[in-house]
Amino acid sequence: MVAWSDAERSAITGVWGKLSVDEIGPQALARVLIVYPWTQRYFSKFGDLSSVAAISGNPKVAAHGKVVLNAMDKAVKNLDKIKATYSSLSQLHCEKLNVDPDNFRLLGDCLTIVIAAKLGAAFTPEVQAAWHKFLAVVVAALSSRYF
Ligand code: HEG
Repeated sequence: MVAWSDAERSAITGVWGKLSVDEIGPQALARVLIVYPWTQRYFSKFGDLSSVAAISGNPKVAAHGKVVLNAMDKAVKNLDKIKATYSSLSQLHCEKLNVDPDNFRLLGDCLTIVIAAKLGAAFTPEVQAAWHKFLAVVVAALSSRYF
């Protein structure tokens, strides 16, 4: 069970409230596929991922980026039960999708960079600290059914 201070709760919901899932999701997933190209192996049915331009303009990447960030919205809205919220999603990634859980952290890192670029000075060290803790809990929850 994770304990959140009031300041952490408001930092996390504050970050989230400044973002558009439809804008940030596609950017974050595209960044994962560009920066860590081996992650493309999971998305072979998404079509052309052969260049930065192809990835950035790929509608399936954009659509899936939105799916991922919409799932993260559930964690923001359920800060006190993130593990339970992601239980079946963790099982799906483990047993059906066979996604190496190391990749959850890579996605979190890319998401943080996209958010920092978007928020600029508003992404203070205190806000980053709360956001980082949130992502660590999300990654742990998504990894919780891997055993
Ligand atoms: Mg995953 C499907 C959420 C990271 C690869 N991902 C999904 C789905 C959700 C989701 C909600 C749809 C599940 C369904 O169809 O019922 N993914 C999700 C989150 C995060 C994440 C919240 C991390 C924060 N996913 C992730 C990473 C990879 C990956 C890092 C691979 C590098 N996801 C993946 C694949 C699918 C999903 C291959 C199936 C896509 C499809 O078939 O359309």
